[in-house]
Amino acid sequence: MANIISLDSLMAPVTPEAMREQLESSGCASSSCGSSDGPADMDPEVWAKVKDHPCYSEEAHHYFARMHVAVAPACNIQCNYCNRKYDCSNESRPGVVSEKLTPEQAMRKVVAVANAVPQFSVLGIAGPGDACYDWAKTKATFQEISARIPDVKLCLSTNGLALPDHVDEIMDMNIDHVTITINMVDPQIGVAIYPWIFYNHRRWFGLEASQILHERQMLGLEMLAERKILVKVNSVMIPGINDEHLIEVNRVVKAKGAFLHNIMPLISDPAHGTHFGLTGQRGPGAMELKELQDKLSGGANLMRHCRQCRADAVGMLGEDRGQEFNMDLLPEAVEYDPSKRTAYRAVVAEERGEHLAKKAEAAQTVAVSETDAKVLVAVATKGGGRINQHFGHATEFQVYEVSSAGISFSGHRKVEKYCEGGWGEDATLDSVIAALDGINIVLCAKIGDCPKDSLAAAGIVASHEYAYDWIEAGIAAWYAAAHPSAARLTA
Ligand code: CLF
Ligand code: SF4
Repeated sequence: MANIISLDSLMAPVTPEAMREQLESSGCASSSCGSSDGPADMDPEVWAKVKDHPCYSEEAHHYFARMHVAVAPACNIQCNYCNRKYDCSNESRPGVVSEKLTPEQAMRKVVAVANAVPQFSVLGIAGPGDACYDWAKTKATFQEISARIPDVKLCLSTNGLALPDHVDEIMDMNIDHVTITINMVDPQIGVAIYPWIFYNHRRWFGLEASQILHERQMLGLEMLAERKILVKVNSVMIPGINDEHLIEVNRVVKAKGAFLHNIMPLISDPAHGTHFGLTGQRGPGAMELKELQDKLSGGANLMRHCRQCRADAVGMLGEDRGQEFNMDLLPEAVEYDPSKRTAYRAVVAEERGEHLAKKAEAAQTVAVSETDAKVLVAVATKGGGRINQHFGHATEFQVYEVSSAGISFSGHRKVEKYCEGGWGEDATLDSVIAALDGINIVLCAKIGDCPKDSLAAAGIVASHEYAYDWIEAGIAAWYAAAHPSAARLTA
């Protein structure tokens, strides 16, 4: 019954202490764009737009949550990785949307989430179809919600075909963040991804369809960039079709003013009923994705912390609390109460300062190491920038790359939870170890001898020595201990 929201819980009084507790338990006790830039590296106007956006700032994703409302089911194109019964693969992992909403229902749900989830900062419309094609519903939803909760950031995601028709309204509605899914800048490559589009009252197929889609995507991107609206480009990496080509996509979208580029691995499974799933097109492995991302350093800033959310996701990026807020669990009418969000923001502002200082110290520690070693560290965290989760409770690990050049966020690995009811299953542990392919070190809040030994047998060192430390501080301390020259020089 814990999932049912009561009016009592919605109206519970909050204090900064209670918020700090919530921050710590969610993992958040304490910037970067999707890249790892912080306030010191960025135009203040841009920083103000991204600092609380969990997708546009890697640092913000430790503290802030997004919510999607599934108000836009209609779509005007067909992607070979999408089945209409499933979430839009532009922005979500394939899984059915549990309920589509009218703008009025969306309003009720957003108020309930804003009252109950202090981390909530961004409202996104990411389908389950296309937010620009289903424009009337997208517009009505954004207008009503921004009138009621003016400090919530509005964010939309689109395939780009209908985007140029709505750029002026997007500007007028103060939508600062738009994602366009761009999988190619060469229409020949698009032929293998898009069988058809619907444009100007008719269907187009093959190369003509791809050509139109490409032109509209480029036009939409340019129009948004001219108006200083931040554009994130999502690309689905499809091995053998557009993987190498994404280097060119990255170059072109950077030149046209995209703020971020997010490369997402194709999720392909015959059970999803997609063309790619049924024809056996595989998705890339974690290390293939990383290799491609590494080739792109120097191009458009990369987002590496995307979780491929559902079109009705609620919560921090690594979690989905959507089921807690299904319409039949919500009160008929509830007043917006900003107290939890306000108190939470005050605590985050304090914690962020400390986190940034610790990050800077950690960078100095690794910089003096006399080694070329590049190490991939997987961290079990509930958020908040701390190593604060038991190994067996993790459903994902955040991956950092550390070398004397610094500590940078590299991605995440989803895993099955190893420990259920106090016991670990060997088969689950095998799948966790497989998901940690290429990882050298695991840092967590607690790990038992048995999984630790199995990880060691697979060549992965695991440690809970840095439990509850800031992630970067723990990584730097481990790196210095493993490379004594660094410890000596910083002593
Ligand atoms: Fe949603 Fe997308 Fe806005 Fe974020 S998600 S509409 S930009 S608020 Fe974020 Fe989710 Fe990745 Fe999308 S982690 S799938 S990038
Ligand atoms: Fe599916 Fe989204 Fe592509 Fe439309 S744009 S076909 S909803 S993945």
